[in-house]
Amino acid sequence: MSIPGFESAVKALRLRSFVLTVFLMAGEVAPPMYAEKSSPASQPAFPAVGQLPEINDLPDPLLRMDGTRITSAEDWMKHRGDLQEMIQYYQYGHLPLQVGKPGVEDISTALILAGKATEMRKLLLLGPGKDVKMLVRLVIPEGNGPWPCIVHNTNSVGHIPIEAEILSRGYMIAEYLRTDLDPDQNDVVGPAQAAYPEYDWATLAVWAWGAMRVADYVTTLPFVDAKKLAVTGHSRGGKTALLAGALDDRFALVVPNGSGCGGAGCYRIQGEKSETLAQITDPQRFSYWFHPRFREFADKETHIPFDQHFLKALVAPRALLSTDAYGDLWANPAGTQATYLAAQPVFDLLGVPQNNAIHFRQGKHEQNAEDWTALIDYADQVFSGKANGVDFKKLPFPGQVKNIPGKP
Ligand code: GTR
Repeated sequence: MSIPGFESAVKALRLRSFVLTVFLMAGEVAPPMYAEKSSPASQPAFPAVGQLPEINDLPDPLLRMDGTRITSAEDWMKHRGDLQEMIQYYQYGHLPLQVGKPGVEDISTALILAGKATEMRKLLLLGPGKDVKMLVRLVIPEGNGPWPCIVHNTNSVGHIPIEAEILSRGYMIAEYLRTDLDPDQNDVVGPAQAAYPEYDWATLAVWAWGAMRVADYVTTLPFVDAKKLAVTGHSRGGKTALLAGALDDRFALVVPNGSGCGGAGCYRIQGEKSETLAQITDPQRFSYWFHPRFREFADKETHIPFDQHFLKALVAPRALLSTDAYGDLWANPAGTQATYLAAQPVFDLLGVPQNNAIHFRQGKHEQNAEDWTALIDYADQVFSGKANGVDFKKLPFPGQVKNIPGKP
């Protein structure tokens, strides 16, 4: 796995020095309101939230923090590690990325869909003691493959609306039960967090880590095309899928659905009735999805040194499709178009403009048959070069094209 930004102490030193250069002018560092974990990964290499300058427009992902501009694909690929570190530090917490191969326990194997597919249920055995057990459900078309594989995070497996069609179009599915790693409850130290006590990861990071562990497993299977892994999920699962795709290069296609706040939705640009950072990090609601540091940005979104288009940009040059619904106001449709536009310059710089994609349908908050069809149609374009005539660059709100970083 190649995940720049975590590997070397040299990199940490470099980060520290650029932080010192840029932020020494600020005053004293306020003590954090929560315990810092001692792992090397969570040492504060970045300024305290109160020291961050205000950025009213969307931050430019191609501007380094020292003010210099990235103008080549090579420099962007070097810069990504710093950004991956930054989003973990401020928003999601740090994930253990150097982990061994998962253990695998068989649960069941059965023919389904009148013999047209095989369903296998397995337990992945994770963590240093291999005692964190996560359910994975594989659904495989008949034939030898190797199949492109869609990794889907969920809180209940077996409910994908057009599963038979997905299989008949030549894709396999690997669903995992994210709540086996961390239950979706406030103030609970889940099994994965208990297994790695030195890491400061919050729930979305734990769930995203699950997708990476599924990738560890499925890439060892002869019937999986390891170069054609997609990751998806809905709503909180969409936030999870986007984070997994931003951190792990093995996902060639990343499809957050209805992900909104903490996912593909912008913090600085909010449409009517959309969820805000203050609302999502309210201790009575979903503060536990995020690192406690992130709550410090409530009502101070303009101090975040990034916005969610940075996560989309981190997927480049791989492919990113955001699927959303016009009627899903809480998930910030306007802000999701804003992150699409704001990430585009990075895809352009890397020579893959078509790999930043967007699809809006009518309707409400769900990942329905139309969303899954969009995923497969786009996957056909990306993985097989099929020209199926679906336009994934069509702007959902053509009148709203302001706030693109680096453009007037
Ligand atoms: C909502 C939450 C959203 C979204 C949604 C879901 O209550 O405010 O951010 O995650 O739950 O996951 O269905």
